[in-house]
Amino acid sequence: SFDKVYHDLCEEILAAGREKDDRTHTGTLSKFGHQMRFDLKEGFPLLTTKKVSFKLLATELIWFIKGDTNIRYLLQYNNNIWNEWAFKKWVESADYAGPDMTDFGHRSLADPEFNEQYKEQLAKFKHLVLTDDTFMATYGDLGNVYGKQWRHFETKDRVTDQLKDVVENIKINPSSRRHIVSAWNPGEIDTMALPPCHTLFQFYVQDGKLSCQLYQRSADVFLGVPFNIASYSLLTHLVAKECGLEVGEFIHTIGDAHIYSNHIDAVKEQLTRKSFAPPQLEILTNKSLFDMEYEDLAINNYEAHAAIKAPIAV
Ligand code: UFP
Repeated sequence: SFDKVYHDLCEEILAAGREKDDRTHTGTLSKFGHQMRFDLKEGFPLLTTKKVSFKLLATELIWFIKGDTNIRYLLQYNNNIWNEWAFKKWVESADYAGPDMTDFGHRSLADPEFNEQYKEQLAKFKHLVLTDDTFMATYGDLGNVYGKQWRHFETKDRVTDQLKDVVENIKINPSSRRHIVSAWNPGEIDTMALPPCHTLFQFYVQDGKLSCQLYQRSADVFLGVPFNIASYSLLTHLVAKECGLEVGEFIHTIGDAHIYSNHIDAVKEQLTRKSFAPPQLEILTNKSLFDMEYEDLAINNYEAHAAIKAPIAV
């Protein structure tokens, strides 16, 4: 099952992962180089041994596809996954007049009094991004993130719409071995808060079926990977429909696959759980990929165990 493919990765890291320091100094068990395959005709790979929020990953993916880099769209869907990156820019700017927010990520976890101040400022920030167009344009925008690279990749004297080009090329020349979208723009890496984890993906057409392989340079196996699997599987479905193809496989290739030291108990708990049958994705529209909205998608028959909370490494 889909869960088993994921559980095998977890078990392998628990059994044979090497201790490795990392940017966040949380400590990890890590394996370099791993590949998982998901046959998308068997269902949609949302894990069932832990509930994964389809709404969060689907609204984020549609935001990428639109080439949008402003968090207002996400906030309209109550999706808060990119807030901290935008918030940081505001509290470090001359326009910010509230209490000092230096190192808010660590301090909000360690200091309950500070956490109250932080939540208050973050709520104010979200309200401004949602209601004030000028503020939104300045502080809601994240700049060089996925949406920018997929749709407006800048090189010396031109801007490339990689996603549009790849879709056109799949239609015209399905057997091509060049159906690639890269989020890794070496000239812009040092301007990014978080260099892209999903570095590059490639499509492949065989027997009228579209497959997709992702190269992910770095993977938080407990918190990130369940989300990443579902997100790229959804992308594969949407591109296949746009190109009049059936879905084939999603192949997930990972560079540094790691379990953070403070996630180990949560992973072990998840591994004790029994799987349910996977859910199905339903696309409720014939709109183009580029006009798709979250409301056009549905996940049917999703039965899953409860979510498991664990701290995110910052
Ligand atoms: N990470 C994921 N998936 C994502 C994402 C981040 O696993 O989609 F955006 C994790 C991987 C790593 C951290 O633990 O975030 C990024 O840190 P670094 O840049 O040091 O690899």
